Amino acid sequence: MSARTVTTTPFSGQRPGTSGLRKKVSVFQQPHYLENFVQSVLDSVEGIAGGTLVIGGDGRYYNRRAIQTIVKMAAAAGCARLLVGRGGILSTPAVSAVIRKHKALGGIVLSASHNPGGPGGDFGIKYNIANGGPAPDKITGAIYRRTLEITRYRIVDAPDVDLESPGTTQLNDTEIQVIDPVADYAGLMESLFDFDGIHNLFDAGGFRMCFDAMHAVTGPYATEILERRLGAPPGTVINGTPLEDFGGGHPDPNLAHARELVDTLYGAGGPDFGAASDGDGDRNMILGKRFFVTPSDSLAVLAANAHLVPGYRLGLAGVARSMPTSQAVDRVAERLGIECYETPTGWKFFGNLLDAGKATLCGEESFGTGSDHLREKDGLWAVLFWLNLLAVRAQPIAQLVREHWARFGRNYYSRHDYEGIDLKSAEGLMGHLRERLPALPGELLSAGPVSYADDFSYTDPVDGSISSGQGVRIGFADGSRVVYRLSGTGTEGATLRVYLESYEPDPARHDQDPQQALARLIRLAEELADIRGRTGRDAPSVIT
Ligand code: VG1
Ligand code: CO
Repeated sequence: MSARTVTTTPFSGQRPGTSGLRKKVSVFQQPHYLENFVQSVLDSVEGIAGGTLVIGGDGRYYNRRAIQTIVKMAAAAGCARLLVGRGGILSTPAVSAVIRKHKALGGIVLSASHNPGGPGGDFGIKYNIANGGPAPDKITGAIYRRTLEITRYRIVDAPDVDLESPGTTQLNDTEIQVIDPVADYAGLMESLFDFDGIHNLFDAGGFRMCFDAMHAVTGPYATEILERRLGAPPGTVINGTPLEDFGGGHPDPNLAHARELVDTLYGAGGPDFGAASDGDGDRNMILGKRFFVTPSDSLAVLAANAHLVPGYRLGLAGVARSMPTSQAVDRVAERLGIECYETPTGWKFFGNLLDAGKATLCGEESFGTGSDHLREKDGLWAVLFWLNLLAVRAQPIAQLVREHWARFGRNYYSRHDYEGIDLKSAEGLMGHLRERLPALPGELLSAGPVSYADDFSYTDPVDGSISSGQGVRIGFADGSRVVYRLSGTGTEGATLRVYLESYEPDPARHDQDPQQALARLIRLAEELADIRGRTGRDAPSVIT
């Protein structure tokens, strides 16, 4: 079948954000929109002709359509082999696992992660490189520049490829292999965790868990691993069938959007352990009976206990967290005598540290945790890590975390999001804050004297690349912080994120409500940025 050349003109705004290009489905449905971006990827990556690419997505609306287009374009570009998840399904961590295991050149991930799906929802596309991780800025920059000058794309004229049954088909010189989306990933999990120990935990009775797949991609993964391989009773996984619109929900595992799970864990007779994952399976939420583990605390607890888990029994080379993530893990690193790296928001910044063997565990406050087993954050991995810890320590989650606080102190932490605000006002607010930065250090504010105030800039310790303008941070003498940044994943207006953190060493004061413990800092954060005046909002839209 012949490859056809189609003439096209550039679209503005195809710049990848924190994690790929995310837009409304209707934007992606414009003629040539997807094709322009895909051709820009294929043109910007070396080795496409003759190379192997992994393709899959979170199953949201437009996934199937987009994959057919991408397969035919990859064939026109001369790819030797495509590994495609059956039904077009691959979670983000599974793409990373498959790229690494099969030594592929890279992968194309179709997802808008935690953003809602369906015809009125969001769609997204992202390129991952040979290490299995999101393309770094150097590559996404080149892709973006290409989108601005594109004049043609190439696509093979062929009927749709059957992606529903495993097996191999040929499209011109390209071999298309439809793979089981779960197998490689599940095998990797078995190599890291004590599956027998976790199986015993379920067999012994008395321990119950509930995993909410939120009608997103992790359903098949969680059912296979938790219920089939680890012996959790059927029904442990809820909302386990992936739906194109995630059942109308917001596949974002947090206290606001995973309401059903939260109510189950906080209700009478609830299970011992609750967990959820997001649209594409890279985020996780961890709950105990009437107890929420913040992602920042989760990272710190995993780091402090990693030696109890087979895959990490030799200890950690180092840890890394994104700048707005709480400093709880820093204290663990200090105690362990290992390095703790602070990176900008977005998993792509962890790739070099992981490749260089400088960090073993990484995490973000936004419900993302992962390790050097992959180059993406990994929702189910975090859940299995917790299950393994529970099997070893045989304690309720709340007790385990309280003991952690007693040893290391507690970092009270919260994020306040102001979603869908006017872009100009949001930029004005950030600009105004930046102007005030030089005068702030030494000033006495209601949270005490300011010890530093800057716009975070990161120099990658491996390749020396510099990423500046990564978020305004204001730190106080007692270790409290306020961080402001604008989201790079939204598709409507702007989202202002305000991150708040304070440190409490005294165990007698570890049982406060974080919103109360942080009340003074919250007020100060609002005043400093004049959030009300500049956005017209009295309160955040989401508090996590
Ligand atoms: C958000 C989170 C960030 C995360 C990113 C992708 O980005 O804050 O920590 O890496 O989403 O996660 P932003 O720019 O909106 O703050 V996922 O699960 O959406 O791929
Ligand atoms: Co995600």
